[in-house]
Order: sequence, then structure tokens, then C-alpha cells
Amino acid sequence: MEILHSKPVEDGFSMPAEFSPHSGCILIWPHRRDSWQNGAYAARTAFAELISIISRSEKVTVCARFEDYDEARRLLPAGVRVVEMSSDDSWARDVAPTFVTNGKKLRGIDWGFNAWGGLYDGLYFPWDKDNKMARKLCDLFMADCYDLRDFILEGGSIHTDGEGTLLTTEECLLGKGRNPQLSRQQIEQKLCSCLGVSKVIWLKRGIYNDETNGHIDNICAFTAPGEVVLAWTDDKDDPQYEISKECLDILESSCDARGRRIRVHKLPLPRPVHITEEECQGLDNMDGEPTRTPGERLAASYVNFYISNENVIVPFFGDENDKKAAEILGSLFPGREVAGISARDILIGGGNIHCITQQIPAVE
Ligand code: KQY
Repeated sequence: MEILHSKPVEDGFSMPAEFSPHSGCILIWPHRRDSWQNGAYAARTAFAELISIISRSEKVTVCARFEDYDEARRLLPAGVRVVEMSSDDSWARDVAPTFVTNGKKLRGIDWGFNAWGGLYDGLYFPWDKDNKMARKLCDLFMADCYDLRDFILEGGSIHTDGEGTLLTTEECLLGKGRNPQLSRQQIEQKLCSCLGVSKVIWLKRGIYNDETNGHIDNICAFTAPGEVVLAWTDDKDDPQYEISKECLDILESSCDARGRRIRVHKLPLPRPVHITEEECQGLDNMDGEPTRTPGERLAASYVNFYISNENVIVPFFGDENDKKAAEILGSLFPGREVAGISARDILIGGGNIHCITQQIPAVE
């Protein structure tokens, strides 16, 4: 595996859309006791269910710490590969490589990772094991690796349509915790030269109370070139309303890289989800402090789905909108079957299905 210091675009590489074919998917077995309640046991059940659905149509690799390997191996289907790898937490979307291809070869991008904001407003310290995962995974997959460690970026903060357009949020990419030394224009330039896009659509903010500083993958996602789903509420008293309306206005007045007007499909949100006292008691303290407060609103959204080769796997929250969200996504992905996963135990960790997966694009 070679470490590359050029930029993917100058080598003819770009990032395909998630709805393009995959050769596999990477996840990390959850273990962090201040992220996942009850020693991560409940989350492990949800991860195992998700992994088993993805593995119907993709080769899944799960990274597990030395001390968790036996349990992961026991709980996961035989066709899933479990490899020992150290990690600080379990967000493959953000710490695994962003894969780029030239159609024939696969390469990975190793962005800098600082736990969603470093010493400014990051969520844990240290994060050095997570920051080394992208490079180790490139090695595992024999994919040459672009060294972009001087640029802080998480996979959950970008979505591409594979045809030159990228979606992101100002709240995240222009925040003080990532790359405060770079201007918006310089950040846009970096995205274009690394991912093969020529048009960046900047939404202002992500889901209300999202601790990632508003990752795009929780509020808006491409379902096809020129088409997106947007997390939506009609409740004007919900602080989310103003955020989603602002996104809608931007999207409806935007064209993509190929000049198409963006078509927006509203995906209803579940009723607000709040963490309970009992759930908080199941979380260990971090540096002596609780990581969540009883009653805190969690960043629940159906937009945080994963598109596998044969399924669209959607978080369910035990809400009346679970069915509606599944129906909408089913109509937008006619060739794939929608599968719902009871995702509360993943959500308590601060993200959802999309955040714990990283697709590996298929190449010839
Ligand atoms: O949503 C994500 N991509 C990651 C969430 C991290 C939460 C850490 N508690």
C-alpha cells in the first residue's frame, strides 16, 4: 500500500455516489461505555442485525478490538469478516477511508479526524486510534492511500451524487473545530480536488442538537442524481422547522453540477426523541462527567439510512412515521427492498445507521 501525496482528481479518481454498486462495507464493533449504554450490549444487538442485512448483498468487514473479537465473531454471520483493530469508538463513516475510484482501481482518502471538533468542541479525547484507522483499512484492502491528514473531515459531513455535486453544511465544515485556518473557498477547493466534484451545495445547519455540528448525513441525502430527501417537520414550534425550511429554500433554488434543478422529497421526522433517566444511568461517565442528561433531545432522523446493493436500511424509532418514511424511501429506491432496524440503541451513541457504515465502491 502506497501513501500518496497527490490529489485524487489529478490522478483521475473521484468518489462515487452511495447508490452506485458496492463491493463491500466496513463497520466497527461498538465498545465505548460512555457512548453506548450497558457496556454497549444493546447497541451490539442492533449492529449485528444491521450487519446481517448488509451482508445479504455486500462483503462486510467488522473491526473489533482484541478484547471484543471473540464476542463479535460469535454474534456475527459466518460470511462476515471480523478483523482485530483498535479504535476509540465505532463511527466507520467518519474514521474509515472515503473511497475513490477511477472505475478500475480503488484508493482511499485518509482525512484528519479529531473527534468532531478537537480541543475546541470535540466529543472525546484522545482520538488517535480512530485517526489511524483509515490508513490501516487502506492497507487491509490493498488500496493506495491519499494522505489528507492535514485536513479535518468526517465522511458523515459530505454526500455526493457521483456526477459532480456535493452536499454539506456550513455549521460543520466552516465550524471552528475543524479547519479554522481555511476559508470557505479553500475548503470548497479541497473538496473538489479530492472528491471529483465541481459544485458544492452548502446547507446552513444540520439536525437540531446534532453533536457532530450538523452532519449532512442526518438531514439530507441524494437518492439519485438531482434528487434528495430532506428531514422535515410541519411543526412550526419545533426548532427543527426553521432549520429544515432554510435547507428547503436553498435546495429548491440550487442547480447541481449538470445544471439540473434539485428535486426535494420531504422525509418526515419522528416525534422528538429524548433520552430517559434509565438510559443515562446505563452510560459510563467520561472523565467523571455524564455524557448525556436525562431528557436531552437526540438527533433522530430517518435520513441516516444506508443504501446497500439490495436494501435501503432505515432507522426506526417506534414512531408512527417509521412506516411513512419506509414507504417514501421504498418509492425512491424501486430496485431495493427497505428494511427497518430498531435504532434507539444506536441513536443513544449520537448517530445512526449511516454513521456506523462505510461503503466500498465496486470497481471493474
Ligand atoms: O453521526 C456521526 N457520524 C457520529 C456521531 C458521533 C457521536 C459520538 N458520541
